[in-house]
Amino acid sequence: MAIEQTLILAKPDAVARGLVGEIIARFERRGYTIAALKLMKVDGNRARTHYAEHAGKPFFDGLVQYITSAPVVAMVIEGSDAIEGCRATIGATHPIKAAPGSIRGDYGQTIGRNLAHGSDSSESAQREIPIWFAPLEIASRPHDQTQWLVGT
Ligand code: IDP
Ligand code: MG
Repeated sequence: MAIEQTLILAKPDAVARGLVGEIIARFERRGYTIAALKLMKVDGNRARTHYAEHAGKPFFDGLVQYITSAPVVAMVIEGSDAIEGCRATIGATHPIKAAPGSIRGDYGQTIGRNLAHGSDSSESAQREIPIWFAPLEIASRPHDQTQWLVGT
């Protein structure tokens, strides 16, 4: 078990459909905390840097077009094994394969409009978070499990 930070995006379809609160609530209800959060437009440079691993694939240009087409909500979510846990909360890449109860399984139809992004590994999280947030925009909080038991 390790306290991790992961980069989460509520993609343009999620923002346009008014599902940002629903998505954030799912992470919070699992016990993860918000370490950073902002609504923002995405330019082509940031989009191509973020999705660099997919450069050259048939869907790359469409993916960049989509992510730059309308605002996203970017966040850093923090908690115990948060990278894998948030990926599970988001669900499989194709919404058809995503389990009911996951974000994509509950709200998505197509792979091209699958609502949310989550870093897929520790290396990805460390690469992605600085693409979206400056250090001073990130406010880590204690994750002592007893905070919910003893109060302050
Ligand atoms: P992930 O978001 O579950 O990590 P990746 O394989 O990293 O999935 O792909 C990044 C994003 O690119 C996906 O979330 C999806 O929006 C888009 N994408 C991936 N594969 C395809 C495809 O075959 N067609 C269209 N879009 C795709
Ligand atoms: Mg990915």
